[in-house]
Amino acid sequence: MSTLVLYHGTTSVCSQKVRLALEEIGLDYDSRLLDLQKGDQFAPDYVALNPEAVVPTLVDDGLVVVESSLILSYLDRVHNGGALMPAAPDRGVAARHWLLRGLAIHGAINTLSFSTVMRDKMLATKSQDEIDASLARMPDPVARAKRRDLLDRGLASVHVDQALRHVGLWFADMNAALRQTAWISGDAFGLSDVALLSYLDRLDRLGFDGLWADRPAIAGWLAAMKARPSYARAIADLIPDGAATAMRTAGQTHWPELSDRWTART
Ligand SMILES: N[C@@H](CCC(=O)N[C@@H](CS)C(=O)NCC(=O)O)C(=O)O
Repeated sequence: MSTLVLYHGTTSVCSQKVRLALEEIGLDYDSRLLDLQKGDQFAPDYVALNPEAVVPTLVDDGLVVVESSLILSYLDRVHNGGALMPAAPDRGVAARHWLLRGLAIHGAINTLSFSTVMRDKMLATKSQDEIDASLARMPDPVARAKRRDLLDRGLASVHVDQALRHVGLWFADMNAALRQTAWISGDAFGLSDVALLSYLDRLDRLGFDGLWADRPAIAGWLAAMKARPSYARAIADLIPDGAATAMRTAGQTHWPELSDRWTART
């Protein structure tokens, strides 16, 4: 039996990111799937491992590791001899910077999901009391206030302005890097590529690919990443066809408004 235990969610972007790393490195793990819609993340046993009540959490022979980018670094360093990190100092700094930027990029993807498709779904399937109860369980008051604002205001939320700013910076830097080298941190595939795929894939699945229509290097990278066997095993094969179609159809209804916000961003 593997020493690695992964607590994760099927369609959660940061869980996809860790599963991708496990596939790329070729590591077996014991899977503990949480149903985030049902609120499994708030179970006291799980909160004892991850006090923010979020996935993913990795447990390796008793060592608890939270934060998806930290999990990626840990897996590569401890179980892969650091093979997915560039050795050159400048490339290494760039790769580590991308891992840190994962926090802001995750926040942006969370915003763009919850201000559109997730908002539609929650408002259509939950009563106001149920929504209030689920927000009340979120331990971080700022995350809770953000979720409330996204549900109240949709794409008009100030969090959308912040998200589009981060996405703009991300795409400009990623496109510039990919015009120099085949992969984000150099000529070799690496941890930066693993760290960013699930976020771009989510935007793609929401039908928001117009965000990088003028950046062909990003589209080329996405196609190359999807062609790797890890993509099917960690992401695509786990999403039911009906759910994928529903997400794209629902997301596209928001594209005209989002496109206007994107064009008008400062
Ligand atoms: N910075 C954290 C973010 C973790 C996070 O927010 N996970 C989401 C899924 S991608 C979650 O568990 N959400 C639970 C909820 O919304 O209640 C990481 O990268 O691990």
